[in-house]
Amino acid sequence: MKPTEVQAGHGHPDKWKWYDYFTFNVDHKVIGIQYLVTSFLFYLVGGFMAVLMRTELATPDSDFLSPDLYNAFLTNHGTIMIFLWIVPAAIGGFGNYLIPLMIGARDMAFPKLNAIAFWLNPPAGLLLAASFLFGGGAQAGWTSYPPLSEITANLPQTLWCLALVMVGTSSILGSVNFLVTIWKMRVPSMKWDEMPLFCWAMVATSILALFATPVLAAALILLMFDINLGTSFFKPDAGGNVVVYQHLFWFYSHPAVYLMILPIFGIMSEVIPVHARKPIFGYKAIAYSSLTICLVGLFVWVHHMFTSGTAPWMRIFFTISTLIVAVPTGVKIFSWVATLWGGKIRYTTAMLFAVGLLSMFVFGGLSGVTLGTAPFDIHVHDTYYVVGHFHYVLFGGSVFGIYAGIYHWFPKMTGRMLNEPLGKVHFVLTFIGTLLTFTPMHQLGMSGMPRRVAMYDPQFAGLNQLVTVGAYILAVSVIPFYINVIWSWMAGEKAGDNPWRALTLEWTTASPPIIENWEVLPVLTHGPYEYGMDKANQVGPAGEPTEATPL
Ligand code: HEM
Ligand SMILES: [Cu+2]
Repeated sequence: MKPTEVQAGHGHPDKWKWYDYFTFNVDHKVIGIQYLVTSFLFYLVGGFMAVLMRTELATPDSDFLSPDLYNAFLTNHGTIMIFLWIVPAAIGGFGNYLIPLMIGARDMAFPKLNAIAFWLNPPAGLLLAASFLFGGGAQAGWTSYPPLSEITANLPQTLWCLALVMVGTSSILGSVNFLVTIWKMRVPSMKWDEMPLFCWAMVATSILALFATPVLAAALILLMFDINLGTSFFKPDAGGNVVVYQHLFWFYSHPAVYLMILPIFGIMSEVIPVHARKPIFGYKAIAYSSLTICLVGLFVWVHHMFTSGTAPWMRIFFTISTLIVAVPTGVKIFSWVATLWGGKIRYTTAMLFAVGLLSMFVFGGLSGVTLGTAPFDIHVHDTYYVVGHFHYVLFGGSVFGIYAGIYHWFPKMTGRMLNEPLGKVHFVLTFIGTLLTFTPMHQLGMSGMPRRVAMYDPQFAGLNQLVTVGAYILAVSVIPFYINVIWSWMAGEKAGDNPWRALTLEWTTASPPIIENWEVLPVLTHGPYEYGMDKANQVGPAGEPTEATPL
Protein backbone atom coordinates (compact mmCIF):
# COMPACT_ATOMS: atom_id res chain seq x y z
CA MET A 1 0.00 0.00 0.00
CA LYS A 2 1.33 3.43 -0.85
CA PRO A 3 1.63 5.76 2.15
CA THR A 4 -0.79 8.21 0.60
CA GLU A 5 -3.46 5.54 0.56
CA VAL A 6 -3.35 5.00 4.30
CA GLN A 7 -6.31 6.59 5.98
CA ALA A 8 -5.79 8.31 9.29
CA GLY A 9 -7.08 6.68 12.44
CA HIS A 10 -8.06 3.30 11.00
CA GLY A 11 -7.95 0.54 13.57
CA HIS A 12 -6.17 2.72 16.13
CA PRO A 13 -7.18 4.52 19.28
CA ASP A 14 -7.21 8.33 18.93
CA LYS A 15 -4.28 8.84 21.22
CA TRP A 16 -1.68 6.59 22.82
CA LYS A 17 -1.88 6.10 26.58
CA TRP A 18 1.20 6.19 28.78
CA TYR A 19 1.36 2.40 28.99
CA ASP A 20 1.48 2.10 25.20
CA TYR A 21 5.04 3.38 25.49
CA PHE A 22 6.00 0.19 27.32
CA THR A 23 4.71 -2.13 24.60
CA PHE A 24 5.77 -3.38 21.18
CA ASN A 25 4.15 -0.37 19.55
CA VAL A 26 4.85 0.24 15.86
CA ASP A 27 4.10 3.99 15.67
CA HIS A 28 7.33 5.77 14.73
CA LYS A 29 6.61 8.54 17.25
CA VAL A 30 6.19 6.09 20.11
CA ILE A 31 9.38 4.32 19.05
CA GLY A 32 11.25 7.64 18.79
CA ILE A 33 10.22 8.53 22.31
CA GLN A 34 11.03 5.04 23.57
CA TYR A 35 14.54 5.47 22.16
CA LEU A 36 14.94 8.93 23.65
CA VAL A 37 13.67 8.06 27.12
CA THR A 38 15.70 4.85 27.44
CA SER A 39 18.84 6.53 26.12
CA PHE A 40 18.43 9.40 28.59
CA LEU A 41 18.23 6.81 31.37
CA PHE A 42 21.40 5.13 30.14
CA TYR A 43 23.00 8.58 30.04
CA LEU A 44 22.49 8.79 33.81
CA VAL A 45 24.05 5.36 34.34
CA GLY A 46 27.06 6.21 32.17
CA GLY A 47 27.35 9.60 33.86
CA PHE A 48 27.28 8.01 37.30
CA MET A 49 30.23 5.81 36.30
CA ALA A 50 32.10 8.90 35.07
CA VAL A 51 31.57 10.65 38.41
CA LEU A 52 32.96 7.63 40.25
CA MET A 53 36.00 7.55 37.94
CA ARG A 54 36.65 11.27 38.34
CA THR A 55 36.39 10.89 42.12
CA GLU A 56 39.07 8.21 41.93
CA LEU A 57 41.21 10.50 39.77
CA ALA A 58 40.92 13.46 42.15
CA THR A 59 44.04 12.02 43.81
CA PRO A 60 47.04 10.29 42.20
CA ASP A 61 46.70 7.09 44.24
CA SER A 62 44.19 4.35 43.71
CA ASP A 63 42.26 4.88 46.92
CA PHE A 64 38.55 4.94 46.04
CA LEU A 65 37.84 2.17 43.53
CA SER A 66 39.82 -1.03 43.11
CA PRO A 67 41.79 -0.96 39.83
CA ASP A 68 39.63 -3.77 38.42
CA LEU A 69 36.44 -1.92 39.22
CA TYR A 70 37.92 1.25 37.74
CA ASN A 71 38.60 -0.63 34.51
CA ALA A 72 35.09 -2.05 34.49
CA PHE A 73 33.57 1.41 34.93
CA LEU A 74 35.89 2.81 32.26
CA THR A 75 34.83 0.11 29.81
CA ASN A 76 31.14 0.34 30.52
CA HIS A 77 31.09 4.14 30.69
CA GLY A 78 32.45 4.35 27.14
CA THR A 79 30.26 1.53 25.88
CA ILE A 80 27.06 2.92 27.40
CA MET A 81 27.72 6.50 26.32
CA ILE A 82 28.36 5.52 22.73
CA PHE A 83 26.09 2.56 22.09
CA LEU A 84 23.22 3.13 24.51
CA TRP A 85 23.14 6.90 24.77
CA ILE A 86 24.40 8.95 21.82
CA VAL A 87 23.71 6.49 18.98
CA PRO A 88 20.18 5.51 20.09
CA ALA A 89 19.25 9.09 21.07
CA ALA A 90 20.58 10.80 17.93
CA ILE A 91 19.72 8.14 15.36
CA GLY A 92 16.94 6.06 16.88
CA GLY A 93 15.26 8.86 18.81
CA PHE A 94 15.36 11.86 16.50
CA GLY A 95 15.55 9.78 13.33
CA ASN A 96 12.41 7.80 14.05
CA TYR A 97 10.45 10.64 15.49
CA LEU A 98 11.27 13.21 12.84
CA ILE A 99 11.82 11.56 9.48
CA PRO A 100 8.22 10.55 8.66
CA LEU A 101 6.97 13.90 9.98
CA MET A 102 9.52 15.86 7.98
CA ILE A 103 8.82 14.12 4.69
CA GLY A 104 5.04 13.98 5.07
CA ALA A 105 4.68 10.22 5.66
CA ARG A 106 2.34 8.48 8.05
CA ASP A 107 5.00 6.14 9.44
CA MET A 108 8.27 4.44 8.61
CA ALA A 109 8.42 1.97 5.73
CA PHE A 110 8.72 -1.08 7.99
CA PRO A 111 7.03 -0.29 11.30
CA LYS A 112 7.43 -3.74 12.85
CA LEU A 113 11.10 -3.90 11.97
CA ASN A 114 11.38 -0.53 13.61
CA ALA A 115 9.90 -1.81 16.85
CA ILE A 116 12.19 -4.85 16.76
CA ALA A 117 15.18 -2.52 16.32
CA PHE A 118 14.20 -0.57 19.41
CA TRP A 119 13.49 -3.60 21.55
CA LEU A 120 17.02 -4.93 20.94
CA ASN A 121 18.37 -2.04 23.02
CA PRO A 122 17.00 -2.62 26.55
CA PRO A 123 18.17 -6.26 26.64
CA ALA A 124 21.62 -5.10 25.54
CA GLY A 125 21.67 -2.84 28.60
CA LEU A 126 20.58 -5.76 30.75
CA LEU A 127 23.44 -7.87 29.39
CA LEU A 128 25.89 -5.17 30.47
CA ALA A 129 24.25 -5.07 33.89
CA ALA A 130 24.50 -8.88 34.06
CA SER A 131 28.19 -8.64 33.20
CA PHE A 132 28.66 -6.84 36.53
CA LEU A 133 26.74 -9.49 38.45
CA PHE A 134 28.71 -12.37 36.93
CA GLY A 135 32.33 -11.40 37.28
CA GLY A 136 32.59 -7.66 37.77
CA GLY A 137 32.03 -6.30 34.25
CA ALA A 138 34.17 -6.30 31.12
CA GLN A 139 37.49 -4.53 31.68
CA ALA A 140 39.25 -4.21 28.34
CA GLY A 141 38.01 -0.74 27.38
CA TRP A 142 35.33 0.14 24.84
CA THR A 143 37.75 -0.92 22.10
CA SER A 144 38.28 -4.35 23.70
CA TYR A 145 41.56 -5.03 21.96
CA PRO A 146 42.90 -8.55 22.21
CA PRO A 147 44.99 -9.93 23.84
CA LEU A 148 43.68 -7.96 26.86
CA SER A 149 40.04 -8.75 26.08
CA GLU A 150 40.84 -12.45 25.78
CA ILE A 151 42.65 -12.77 29.09
CA THR A 152 40.48 -10.64 31.39
CA ALA A 153 37.01 -11.41 32.75
CA ASN A 154 35.91 -13.93 30.11
CA LEU A 155 32.21 -14.21 30.88
CA PRO A 156 31.63 -10.44 31.25
CA GLN A 157 33.60 -9.88 28.05
CA THR A 158 31.36 -12.35 26.22
CA LEU A 159 28.23 -10.66 27.55
CA TRP A 160 29.70 -7.33 26.44
CA CYS A 161 30.24 -8.70 22.91
CA LEU A 162 26.68 -10.04 22.79
CA ALA A 163 25.30 -6.67 23.93
CA LEU A 164 27.19 -4.91 21.15
CA VAL A 165 26.08 -7.39 18.51
CA MET A 166 22.50 -6.66 19.59
CA VAL A 167 22.80 -2.88 19.35
CA GLY A 168 24.66 -3.31 16.06
CA THR A 169 21.80 -5.39 14.68
CA SER A 170 19.39 -2.71 15.86
CA SER A 171 21.43 -0.12 14.02
CA ILE A 172 21.41 -2.10 10.77
CA LEU A 173 17.64 -2.67 10.88
CA GLY A 174 17.08 1.01 11.65
CA SER A 175 19.28 2.11 8.74
CA VAL A 176 17.42 -0.02 6.18
CA ASN A 177 14.21 1.51 7.43
CA PHE A 178 15.44 5.11 7.24
CA LEU A 179 16.78 4.68 3.71
CA VAL A 180 13.65 3.05 2.31
CA THR A 181 11.40 5.55 4.09
CA ILE A 182 13.27 8.58 2.78
CA TRP A 183 13.61 7.09 -0.68
CA LYS A 184 10.04 5.94 -1.14
CA MET A 185 7.72 7.78 1.19
CA ARG A 186 8.24 11.49 0.71
CA VAL A 187 5.04 13.38 -0.10
CA PRO A 188 4.84 13.33 -3.89
CA SER A 189 5.50 17.05 -4.13
CA MET A 190 8.81 16.87 -2.20
CA LYS A 191 11.87 16.67 -4.45
CA TRP A 192 15.22 15.52 -3.08
CA ASP A 193 16.48 19.09 -2.85
CA GLU A 194 13.40 20.21 -0.94
CA MET A 195 13.97 17.69 1.80
CA PRO A 196 14.98 18.99 5.24
CA LEU A 197 18.72 18.68 5.81
CA PHE A 198 18.17 16.42 8.80
CA CYS A 199 16.89 13.80 6.34
CA TRP A 200 19.99 14.17 4.17
CA ALA A 201 22.11 13.67 7.28
CA MET A 202 20.16 10.52 8.07
CA VAL A 203 20.70 9.19 4.55
CA ALA A 204 24.46 9.55 5.03
CA THR A 205 24.28 8.10 8.56
CA SER A 206 22.31 5.08 7.38
CA ILE A 207 24.62 4.29 4.47
CA LEU A 208 27.59 4.47 6.82
CA ALA A 209 25.92 2.24 9.40
CA LEU A 210 25.05 -0.32 6.74
CA PHE A 211 28.60 -0.55 5.44
CA ALA A 212 30.43 -0.45 8.75
CA THR A 213 28.34 -2.20 11.40
CA PRO A 214 28.51 -5.74 9.98
CA VAL A 215 32.31 -5.51 10.23
CA LEU A 216 32.08 -4.79 13.95
CA ALA A 217 29.75 -7.73 14.38
CA ALA A 218 32.27 -9.94 12.57
CA ALA A 219 35.11 -8.77 14.82
CA LEU A 220 33.10 -9.38 17.98
CA ILE A 221 31.91 -12.81 16.89
CA LEU A 222 35.52 -13.85 16.15
CA LEU A 223 36.51 -12.46 19.55
CA MET A 224 33.81 -14.53 21.23
CA PHE A 225 35.03 -17.61 19.35
CA ASP A 226 38.56 -16.98 20.60
CA ILE A 227 37.37 -16.53 24.18
CA ASN A 228 34.92 -19.40 24.35
CA LEU A 229 35.61 -21.92 21.61
CA GLY A 230 39.39 -22.14 21.57
CA THR A 231 39.92 -20.55 18.14
CA SER A 232 42.92 -18.29 17.68
CA PHE A 233 41.98 -15.56 15.24
CA PHE A 234 43.62 -12.94 17.43
CA LYS A 235 46.07 -15.10 19.43
CA PRO A 236 49.62 -14.45 18.19
CA ASP A 237 51.11 -17.48 19.95
CA ALA A 238 48.77 -19.73 17.96
CA GLY A 239 49.22 -17.98 14.63
CA GLY A 240 46.54 -15.30 15.07
CA ASN A 241 46.99 -11.56 14.61
CA VAL A 242 45.91 -8.87 17.06
CA VAL A 243 46.24 -6.12 14.49
CA VAL A 244 43.53 -7.72 12.36
CA TYR A 245 41.11 -7.05 15.22
CA GLN A 246 42.21 -3.41 15.29
CA HIS A 247 41.52 -3.06 11.58
CA LEU A 248 38.09 -4.64 11.85
CA PHE A 249 37.23 -2.65 14.96
CA TRP A 250 38.24 0.72 13.55
CA PHE A 251 36.73 0.03 10.15
CA TYR A 252 33.49 0.25 12.09
CA SER A 253 34.43 2.59 14.90
CA HIS A 254 35.84 5.45 12.95
CA PRO A 255 32.62 5.64 10.89
CA ALA A 256 30.85 5.25 14.24
CA VAL A 257 32.10 8.68 15.26
CA TYR A 258 30.29 10.03 12.21
CA LEU A 259 27.23 8.03 13.16
CA MET A 260 27.33 10.07 16.32
CA ILE A 261 27.85 13.43 14.67
CA LEU A 262 26.07 13.37 11.27
CA PRO A 263 22.56 13.27 12.78
CA ILE A 264 23.69 16.07 15.09
CA PHE A 265 24.83 18.07 12.07
CA GLY A 266 21.31 17.46 10.74
CA ILE A 267 19.81 18.85 13.95
CA MET A 268 22.07 21.91 13.66
CA SER A 269 20.87 22.57 10.12
CA GLU A 270 17.26 22.60 11.37
CA VAL A 271 17.69 24.54 14.61
CA ILE A 272 19.92 27.34 13.33
CA PRO A 273 17.76 28.74 10.47
CA VAL A 274 14.58 28.60 12.56
CA HIS A 275 16.06 30.57 15.44
CA ALA A 276 18.16 32.87 13.24
CA ARG A 277 15.14 33.55 10.98
CA LYS A 278 17.20 33.18 7.84
CA PRO A 279 17.33 30.69 4.98
CA ILE A 280 20.06 28.12 5.47
CA PHE A 281 23.25 29.13 3.69
CA GLY A 282 24.45 26.54 1.17
CA TYR A 283 21.69 23.91 1.24
CA LYS A 284 23.36 21.76 -1.39
CA ALA A 285 26.81 22.17 0.11
CA ILE A 286 25.51 20.92 3.45
CA ALA A 287 23.57 18.03 1.92
CA TYR A 288 26.43 16.83 -0.26
CA SER A 289 29.06 17.35 2.43
CA SER A 290 27.19 14.78 4.55
CA LEU A 291 27.58 12.31 1.71
CA THR A 292 31.25 13.24 1.26
CA ILE A 293 31.91 12.71 4.96
CA CYS A 294 30.18 9.37 4.64
CA LEU A 295 32.36 8.33 1.71
CA VAL A 296 35.74 9.66 2.87
CA GLY A 297 34.94 8.59 6.44
CA LEU A 298 35.14 4.98 5.31
CA PHE A 299 38.82 5.43 4.39
CA VAL A 300 40.45 6.99 7.43
CA TRP A 301 40.26 4.30 10.10
CA VAL A 302 44.01 3.61 10.31
CA HIS A 303 44.55 7.01 11.99
CA HIS A 304 43.64 5.10 15.17
CA MET A 305 46.50 2.70 14.52
CA PHE A 306 49.51 4.86 13.66
CA THR A 307 51.40 3.23 16.54
CA SER A 308 50.42 -0.35 15.67
CA GLY A 309 53.43 -1.04 13.50
CA THR A 310 51.68 0.51 10.53
CA ALA A 311 53.66 0.67 7.27
CA PRO A 312 54.93 4.14 6.33
CA TRP A 313 52.78 4.33 3.18
CA MET A 314 49.74 3.67 5.31
CA ARG A 315 50.65 6.49 7.65
CA ILE A 316 50.92 8.83 4.69
CA PHE A 317 47.73 7.66 3.03
CA PHE A 318 45.65 7.81 6.18
CA THR A 319 47.09 11.14 7.30
CA ILE A 320 46.03 12.63 4.00
CA SER A 321 42.59 11.04 3.96
CA THR A 322 41.99 12.19 7.54
CA LEU A 323 42.92 15.76 6.68
CA ILE A 324 40.60 15.61 3.67
CA VAL A 325 37.64 14.60 5.84
CA ALA A 326 38.00 17.87 7.73
CA VAL A 327 37.09 19.77 4.54
CA PRO A 328 33.40 18.80 4.23
CA THR A 329 33.12 19.28 7.98
CA GLY A 330 34.51 22.80 7.56
CA VAL A 331 31.99 23.43 4.77
CA LYS A 332 29.18 22.80 7.21
CA ILE A 333 30.67 24.98 9.93
CA PHE A 334 31.07 27.77 7.40
CA SER A 335 27.49 27.37 6.21
CA TRP A 336 26.06 27.56 9.73
CA VAL A 337 28.12 30.64 10.59
CA ALA A 338 26.98 32.25 7.34
CA THR A 339 23.39 31.39 8.23
CA LEU A 340 23.79 33.08 11.60
CA TRP A 341 25.43 36.10 10.03
CA GLY A 342 23.00 39.02 10.02
CA GLY A 343 20.11 36.86 11.27
CA LYS A 344 17.43 37.99 13.72
CA ILE A 345 18.80 35.58 16.28
CA ARG A 346 16.48 34.38 19.04
CA TYR A 347 18.54 33.24 22.00
CA THR A 348 16.36 30.31 22.90
CA THR A 349 17.98 27.46 24.80
CA ALA A 350 17.91 25.37 21.62
CA MET A 351 19.87 28.09 19.84
CA LEU A 352 22.31 28.52 22.73
CA PHE A 353 23.17 24.83 22.59
CA ALA A 354 23.52 25.00 18.81
CA VAL A 355 25.89 27.97 18.97
CA GLY A 356 27.70 26.42 21.95
CA LEU A 357 28.17 23.32 19.82
CA LEU A 358 29.71 25.36 17.02
CA SER A 359 32.45 26.70 19.27
CA MET A 360 33.11 23.38 20.98
CA PHE A 361 33.10 21.42 17.77
CA VAL A 362 35.57 23.69 16.00
CA PHE A 363 38.00 23.12 18.84
CA GLY A 364 37.40 19.36 18.89
CA GLY A 365 37.61 19.12 15.11
CA LEU A 366 40.92 20.96 15.11
CA SER A 367 42.42 18.73 17.78
CA GLY A 368 41.23 15.87 15.55
CA VAL A 369 43.21 17.31 12.67
CA THR A 370 46.33 17.45 14.84
CA LEU A 371 45.75 13.82 15.80
CA GLY A 372 45.22 12.82 12.20
CA THR A 373 48.76 13.93 11.48
CA ALA A 374 50.88 10.84 12.14
CA PRO A 375 54.04 12.52 13.53
CA PHE A 376 52.07 14.35 16.21
CA ASP A 377 49.74 11.46 16.92
CA ILE A 378 52.64 9.13 17.65
CA HIS A 379 53.55 11.38 20.58
CA VAL A 380 50.12 11.76 22.09
CA HIS A 381 48.39 8.53 21.11
CA ASP A 382 46.85 6.83 24.16
CA THR A 383 47.32 9.92 26.29
CA TYR A 384 44.74 12.27 27.77
CA TYR A 385 45.07 14.45 24.67
CA VAL A 386 42.97 11.88 22.82
CA VAL A 387 40.48 11.77 25.70
CA GLY A 388 40.26 15.58 25.49
CA HIS A 389 39.72 15.47 21.72
CA PHE A 390 36.95 12.94 21.66
CA HIS A 391 35.10 14.42 24.58
CA TYR A 392 35.12 17.81 22.89
CA VAL A 393 33.48 16.32 19.81
CA LEU A 394 31.27 13.86 21.65
CA PHE A 395 30.18 16.01 24.57
CA GLY A 396 30.63 19.48 23.06
CA GLY A 397 29.29 18.10 19.76
CA SER A 398 26.91 15.16 20.05
CA VAL A 399 25.54 15.81 23.54
CA PHE A 400 25.10 19.55 22.94
CA GLY A 401 23.29 18.67 19.70
CA ILE A 402 20.96 16.22 21.41
CA TYR A 403 20.14 18.91 23.96
CA ALA A 404 19.52 21.46 21.19
CA GLY A 405 17.22 18.96 19.49
CA ILE A 406 15.29 18.26 22.67
CA TYR A 407 14.73 21.97 23.41
CA HIS A 408 13.66 22.48 19.80
CA TRP A 409 11.30 19.51 19.31
CA PHE A 410 10.05 18.88 22.87
CA PRO A 411 7.04 21.15 22.16
CA LYS A 412 6.20 19.03 19.11
CA MET A 413 6.71 15.72 20.92
CA THR A 414 4.76 16.55 24.05
CA GLY A 415 2.59 19.56 23.18
CA ARG A 416 4.25 21.54 25.95
CA MET A 417 7.10 24.05 26.14
CA LEU A 418 10.21 23.45 28.20
CA ASN A 419 10.88 26.14 30.79
CA GLU A 420 13.34 28.60 29.19
CA PRO A 421 14.98 30.09 32.35
CA LEU A 422 15.68 26.59 33.66
CA GLY A 423 16.99 25.70 30.20
CA LYS A 424 19.43 28.60 30.36
CA VAL A 425 20.71 27.49 33.77
CA HIS A 426 21.21 24.07 32.20
CA PHE A 427 23.10 25.57 29.27
CA VAL A 428 25.42 27.73 31.37
CA LEU A 429 26.32 24.88 33.73
CA THR A 430 26.88 22.53 30.80
CA PHE A 431 29.05 25.00 28.91
CA ILE A 432 31.27 25.84 31.89
CA GLY A 433 31.42 22.19 32.94
CA THR A 434 32.48 21.09 29.47
CA LEU A 435 35.24 23.68 29.22
CA LEU A 436 36.60 22.88 32.66
CA THR A 437 36.44 19.11 32.28
CA PHE A 438 37.83 18.57 28.84
CA THR A 439 40.24 21.45 28.14
CA PRO A 440 42.92 20.59 30.73
CA MET A 441 42.99 17.04 29.38
CA HIS A 442 44.86 18.27 26.31
CA GLN A 443 47.61 19.71 28.47
CA LEU A 444 47.73 16.56 30.60
CA GLY A 445 48.11 14.45 27.49
CA MET A 446 50.85 16.57 26.00
CA SER A 447 52.71 16.36 29.32
CA GLY A 448 52.54 12.59 29.05
CA MET A 449 49.64 11.40 31.19
CA PRO A 450 48.40 8.09 29.73
CA ARG A 451 44.70 7.39 29.35
CA ARG A 452 42.85 4.50 31.06
CA VAL A 453 44.72 4.63 34.38
CA ALA A 454 43.38 4.69 37.94
CA MET A 455 46.73 5.94 39.33
CA TYR A 456 49.00 8.61 37.95
CA ASP A 457 52.19 10.55 38.60
CA PRO A 458 51.61 13.21 41.33
CA GLN A 459 52.91 15.94 38.96
CA PHE A 460 49.53 15.69 37.18
CA ALA A 461 47.45 16.18 40.33
CA GLY A 462 46.58 19.88 39.93
CA LEU A 463 45.05 19.69 36.48
CA ASN A 464 43.28 16.44 37.37
CA GLN A 465 41.58 18.13 40.29
CA LEU A 466 40.37 20.85 37.94
CA VAL A 467 38.98 18.18 35.62
CA THR A 468 37.22 16.49 38.52
CA VAL A 469 35.61 19.79 39.57
CA GLY A 470 34.44 20.25 35.98
CA ALA A 471 32.98 16.74 35.96
CA TYR A 472 31.03 17.48 39.13
CA ILE A 473 29.65 20.64 37.52
CA LEU A 474 28.54 18.55 34.55
CA ALA A 475 26.91 16.08 36.91
CA VAL A 476 25.00 18.94 38.56
CA SER A 477 24.11 20.42 35.16
CA VAL A 478 21.78 17.56 34.29
CA ILE A 479 19.61 18.18 37.38
CA PRO A 480 17.81 21.30 36.04
CA PHE A 481 17.41 19.49 32.72
CA TYR A 482 15.75 16.36 34.05
CA ILE A 483 13.55 18.45 36.39
CA ASN A 484 12.59 20.65 33.45
CA VAL A 485 11.68 17.72 31.22
CA ILE A 486 9.61 15.88 33.81
CA TRP A 487 7.85 18.98 35.12
CA SER A 488 7.20 20.53 31.71
CA TRP A 489 5.95 17.24 30.26
CA MET A 490 3.31 17.11 32.98
CA ALA A 491 2.48 20.76 33.47
CA GLY A 492 4.45 22.99 31.08
CA GLU A 493 2.94 25.83 29.11
CA LYS A 494 0.91 24.57 26.12
CA ALA A 495 2.97 24.78 22.93
CA GLY A 496 0.49 25.04 20.07
CA ASP A 497 1.27 23.50 16.71
CA ASN A 498 4.17 25.73 15.70
CA PRO A 499 5.65 27.73 18.58
CA TRP A 500 8.90 28.59 16.76
CA ARG A 501 7.10 29.47 13.53
CA ALA A 502 9.18 26.96 11.64
CA LEU A 503 8.64 25.89 8.05
CA THR A 504 9.38 22.16 7.95
CA LEU A 505 6.41 19.80 7.71
CA GLU A 506 6.47 18.41 11.25
CA TRP A 507 5.18 21.81 12.40
CA THR A 508 2.09 21.62 10.20
CA THR A 509 0.43 18.98 12.37
CA ALA A 510 -0.81 19.04 15.95
CA SER A 511 1.56 18.96 18.94
CA PRO A 512 1.82 16.13 19.77
CA PRO A 513 0.92 14.87 16.31
CA ILE A 514 -2.12 12.66 15.93
CA ILE A 515 -1.63 8.95 15.31
CA GLU A 516 -0.66 8.61 11.61
CA ASN A 517 0.44 12.22 11.72
CA TRP A 518 -2.07 14.14 9.56
CA GLU A 519 -5.78 14.00 8.82
CA VAL A 520 -4.92 14.87 5.23
CA LEU A 521 -1.34 14.58 4.02
CA PRO A 522 0.35 17.98 3.71
CA VAL A 523 1.18 19.62 0.39
CA LEU A 524 4.41 21.57 0.01
CA THR A 525 3.81 25.26 -0.58
CA HIS A 526 7.33 26.47 0.19
CA GLY A 527 10.84 25.15 0.83
CA PRO A 528 11.99 24.15 4.31
CA TYR A 529 14.13 27.21 4.96
CA GLU A 530 12.52 30.21 3.33
CA TYR A 531 12.60 32.35 6.43
CA GLY A 532 12.29 36.03 5.71
CA MET A 533 11.21 35.27 2.14
CA ASP A 534 7.89 36.08 0.61
CA LYS A 535 5.80 32.95 0.83
CA ALA A 536 7.16 31.85 4.15
CA ASN A 537 6.52 35.27 5.62
CA GLN A 538 2.92 34.33 5.60
CA VAL A 539 3.23 31.35 7.97
CA GLY A 540 1.72 32.00 11.38
CA PRO A 541 2.17 30.23 14.71
CA ALA A 542 -0.30 27.49 13.84
CA GLY A 543 1.44 26.68 10.58
CA GLU A 544 -1.32 28.13 8.44
CA PRO A 545 -0.88 31.32 6.42
CA THR A 546 -1.43 34.69 8.06
CA GLU A 547 -1.04 38.10 6.56
CA ALA A 548 -0.17 39.92 9.74
CA THR A 549 3.07 38.50 11.09
CA PRO A 550 6.25 38.71 9.02
CA LEU A 551 8.97 36.39 10.25
C1 HEM B 1 37.66 16.82 11.78
C2 HEM B 1 37.28 15.78 12.34
C3 HEM B 1 38.08 14.74 13.13
C4 HEM B 1 39.34 14.29 12.97
C5 HEM B 1 40.32 14.71 11.93
C6 HEM B 1 39.57 13.28 14.01
C7 HEM B 1 40.73 12.56 14.20
C8 HEM B 1 40.96 11.65 15.18
C9 HEM B 1 42.13 10.84 15.34
C10 HEM B 1 43.32 10.90 14.43
C11 HEM B 1 41.99 10.05 16.42
C12 HEM B 1 42.96 9.00 16.95
C13 HEM B 1 43.83 9.51 18.00
C14 HEM B 1 44.63 8.44 18.65
O1 HEM B 1 44.07 7.48 19.18
O2 HEM B 1 45.87 8.59 18.66
C15 HEM B 1 40.69 10.34 16.95
C16 HEM B 1 40.19 9.72 18.06
C17 HEM B 1 38.86 9.78 18.39
N1 HEM B 1 37.91 10.60 17.84
FE1 HEM B 1 38.23 11.97 16.37
N2 HEM B 1 38.47 13.18 14.77
C18 HEM B 1 37.53 14.04 14.25
C19 HEM B 1 36.26 14.19 14.68
C20 HEM B 1 35.66 13.38 15.60
C21 HEM B 1 34.25 13.34 15.85
C22 HEM B 1 33.22 14.18 15.16
C23 HEM B 1 34.05 12.42 16.82
C24 HEM B 1 32.78 11.99 17.47
C25 HEM B 1 31.68 12.66 17.51
C26 HEM B 1 35.33 11.85 17.16
C27 HEM B 1 35.52 10.87 18.11
C28 HEM B 1 36.71 10.28 18.39
C29 HEM B 1 36.88 9.22 19.35
C30 HEM B 1 35.77 8.58 20.20
C31 HEM B 1 38.23 8.91 19.38
C32 HEM B 1 38.95 7.97 20.32
C33 HEM B 1 38.83 6.57 20.05
C34 HEM B 1 39.59 5.81 21.10
O3 HEM B 1 40.80 5.61 20.95
O4 HEM B 1 38.99 5.41 22.11
N3 HEM B 1 36.29 12.47 16.41
N4 HEM B 1 40.08 11.31 16.19
CU1 LIG C 1 38.76 8.12 13.67
